Formats: sequence, C-alpha cells, structure tokens
Amino acid sequence: MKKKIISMLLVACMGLSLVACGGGNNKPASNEGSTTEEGSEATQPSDEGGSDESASNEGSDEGGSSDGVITVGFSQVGAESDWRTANSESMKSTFSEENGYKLIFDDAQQKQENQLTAIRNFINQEVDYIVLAPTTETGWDTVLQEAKDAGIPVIIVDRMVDVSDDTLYNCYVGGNFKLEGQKACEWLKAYADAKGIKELNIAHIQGNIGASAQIGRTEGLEEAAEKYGWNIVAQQSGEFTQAKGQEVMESMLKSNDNINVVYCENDNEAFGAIDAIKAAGKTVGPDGDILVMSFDTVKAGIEMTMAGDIICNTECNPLHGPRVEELIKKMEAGEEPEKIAYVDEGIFTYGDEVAKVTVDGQDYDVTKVTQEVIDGRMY
Ligand code: GZL
Ligand code: ZN
Repeated sequence: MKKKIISMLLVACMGLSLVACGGGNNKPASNEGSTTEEGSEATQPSDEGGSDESASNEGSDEGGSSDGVITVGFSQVGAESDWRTANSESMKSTFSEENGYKLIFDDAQQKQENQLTAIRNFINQEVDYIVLAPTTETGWDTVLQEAKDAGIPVIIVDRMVDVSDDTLYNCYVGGNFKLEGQKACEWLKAYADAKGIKELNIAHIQGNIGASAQIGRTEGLEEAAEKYGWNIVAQQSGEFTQAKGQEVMESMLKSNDNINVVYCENDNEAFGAIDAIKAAGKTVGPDGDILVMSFDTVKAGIEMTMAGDIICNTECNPLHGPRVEELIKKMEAGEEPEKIAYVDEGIFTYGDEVAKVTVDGQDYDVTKVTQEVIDGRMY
C-alpha cells in the first residue's frame, strides 16, 4: 500500500512538472532495425530503426500496475505472414489503453538480436510483464536471466524457447506444432489410401529453421515418411514467406519432375508454391498434378482450401491476445498459471474422403471447408 501512496504522489508531482515543462516522453533506446510502438498512436513517423511512442504523458512509468495501468512489453517475431499479422492484431486489441494496459510493441523483423535488444529495453523501462514470441528456440538464457534478476515475469507465446532452466520463463501458451504435423500426415496417409495413390514424392518447404513451428511440423512429416515409405525428394526453408515459398518451389520443380505433394509449413509459402506450380504449367487440386498441404488456415488459406488449390490445411490459431491476458490476470491475482498450455486446433480439407484422423490414440475431426465454415471463423 505504501508503494501505492508514494507512487501516486510521485505521479501527481510528475504530472504537475510535465504540465509546467510542456510534457515530453521518456524515450526507450531505439533498436537498430526494429520498430517499437507504445500505445496505439505514434508521435513520430517510424523509420526503419526508429522507435514510435504514444503521446502518453503518464510521466515516467512508476512501477506500472501501482497506478492501475499494467505495462506489457511484447517482443513480436516480425510481420512475415498473414498468421503473424492476425497474431499482432490480437495482442494489440487485447492490450489496449481502453482495457487498462500500456503495450510496448516491438517488431523484430525476424531477427533474434532485435528481440534481445527489445527485452533489455523492457527491463530498463521496468515493464510489469515481458511477453516474447521467439523467432527461434535457442539463445535466450542470458537475457531471460536478466529479466528474472529484474523481477519481471516472462510469458512465452506462440513458438517455444529451449532454455537450460525453465524457471527463466513463467509460462507458455501456443500451438502443439508436432501434433499439427502428425495430424496433417495422418490425413495424407488416409487420403492417399482412399485415392489409391501408391507413391508419394514430397517437396518439403520448411519454415524458418529453428523455429518451433518448423521443428514440430518437420518432425511430423519426417516420422510419417519413415513410417509410410514416402519419398521426401526436396527439403528447403521457405522462411514462412510467400516470396521465398515461390522461389523454393520454382527451384524444386526444376530439379524434380516427379513431385506429387508439396508440404508447406505455412499458408504464405503455399500461396507462393501454387504460383510457381501454375507458372510451370502444372496443376494443383484433387485431380491435379500436385497436392498442396499447408498450415495456419488464415483467411486466404482457408478460402484456397475450399477451392481445392490447398487440399489440406492444418489450423494454427493466432488469437493469443486473450490467452496471454488470462495468464497475466492469474499472476496479478497471485496465482501460479499452468506452465505449458497448448491451443486446440482443427484440420480443414477440400474434400470429405477422410472424416477423422487418430494420433497417439486420440481422434481429431476433419472439417470439409464450406462457406458456412468460413463465415463462422474468428480470423
Ligand atoms: C506458428 C507461427 C508460425 C506460423 C507462420 O505458431 O510461429 O510463424 O505458422 C508464422 O505463419 O510466420
Ligand atoms: Zn499452432
């Protein structure tokens, strides 16, 4: 309580002094190459390496939650895919000023070094919570130790971290990426059997190497290929982007003339791969030359699944904002949240040949995409 009174007095004095000296913001050190925004409006055009910040005259943020506003520092991977855009929107709309938060959002442009700088900035600004969507699984021990030493709780969201001591983060919420891969491959096995496709020659377009989503989805495919005798004829990272996905598919088609499946580790890679396949004069779809598998089920991806260009799309739900808020509310109430929470995710297809798949004894329904299914989705 004492801290509260002191900080309220401090904020009052700061408020008076700000009015006296015409306001001004304490600017966090800006990261080279990443953009940092505070609140929802920017007061300066954000150049490549610039840092935006809201015209908030809350003065220096004395310990955040002591003035009722919870300050959240969020280090986001980047803006590489539709999934990432939906994920950022979910975080920004949840941690809004109207909802009682001050969000410091940093876009690392897919570079881990920018995330390390952002986290150190959050520590200097004494945020109440650090939320990290890690670009890659390794390399976090030192900076998370600094956050722990500063007494700032850390929530890992989306992809996972691989650290020597799991007390370096408080909790994780995200997708079970290996299960996503296993579900997709069990569907492919059942579909190939139903269609009498004897030989599968698979082009494998991976996500960013070292990201949990890539690790899990790759494990799912490699284990199924081993088990079912499929041929992975090409394997390369498409970096979760459409441009790279198209480039990689083009080169795979040039060096392989027997590809009949392409396993894309996200929708944006699938969009690029489909462009490359069509440009090469080949066809996609249930009766086409190449079956396109994908992950994410973003809006454009689920629509292409209804059209058949994508034959099977395994969901990866990006709406983590409310889930992270639930974890913060638990910690604010002094509760210990679950260490690891996986999101339930579906599997969506063009056809209805396969009604369900089974992984480790657990059944998962398969949903044929219709307009009604699309209209009923949150993203
Ligand atoms: C998955 C997420 C992946 C998406 C891609 O949770 O980490 O990163 O599948 C995104 O679209 O780039
Ligand atoms: Zn997922």
